[in-house]
Parts: sequence; C-alpha cells; structure tokens
Amino acid sequence: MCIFCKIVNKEIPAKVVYEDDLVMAFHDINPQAPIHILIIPKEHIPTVNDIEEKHKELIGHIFTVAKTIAKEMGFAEKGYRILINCNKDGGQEIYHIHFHLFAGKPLGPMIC
Ligand code: DGP
Repeated sequence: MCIFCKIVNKEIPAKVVYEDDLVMAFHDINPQAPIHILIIPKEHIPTVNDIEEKHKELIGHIFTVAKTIAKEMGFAEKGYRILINCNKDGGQEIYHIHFHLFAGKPLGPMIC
C-alpha cells in the first residue's frame, strides 16, 4: 500500500486540514512554502496519466476543496498556487496523485 493510502487509512499520522468521503488534505511533511498542503483523492490513482472519464467529478471536487481550504485558512484573497507533478521528469516522488497547495508568501514566477 502506498504512503498516501496509509495516511487515508490512518495507519500513519498526518496533520489533516480537510477530509470528506472522497478527498483528504494535510500539511506536507517537507514544506516548500510557509503553507504547503497536499490534497489527495482517497482513491489510489497513481499519476495524472491514470485519470479517467469517471474521475471528472472527483478532480473537479479537489479544486473546490482547494478553494474552501484557501478561504478557511485566510489566504484566498492574497493568492496561492496549485501544482501537480507527473512521473519522473515531472518530479513526482509519491505515486498517488496529489495537488500541492502553496501559499503564505509571494511565490514569484514558475521555475522550470
Ligand atoms: P511529489 O514530488 O509531487 O511526489 O511530492 C511528494 C510530496 O509528499 C513531497 O512534497 C513530500 C510529501 N511527503 C512525502 N511523504 C510524506 C508523508 O509521509 N507525509 C506527508 N505529510 N507528506 C509527505
């Protein structure tokens, strides 16, 4: 079982900021910004390449969850960044899709 599935199953701890039937969001263990949250589907989907038609609502839901977290944590108006890595060249380390939510400072331009 992958590490994020273990977090979903509460087999390993995480600082959870949001949870519902479909999605979980928790603080990244190695934050790259003052606020760095990971939003994951509870379903194990390894990469963006594995997203199917049946996941359309789930993926849309993740964005509404991101917006809700941003509003509740008070950084919606200042701004934030959502980022997804896919596979090795995309910098993906954990093969259970996750949406990085960065905030808490001006993030500047994207660096490739
Ligand atoms: P990525 O490179 O896109 O696959 O990002 C993986 C992120 O997951 C990375 O920022 C660190 C984070 N991470 C890895 N293991 C754990 C963990 O056990 N708990 C938490 N909260 N975050 C983790």
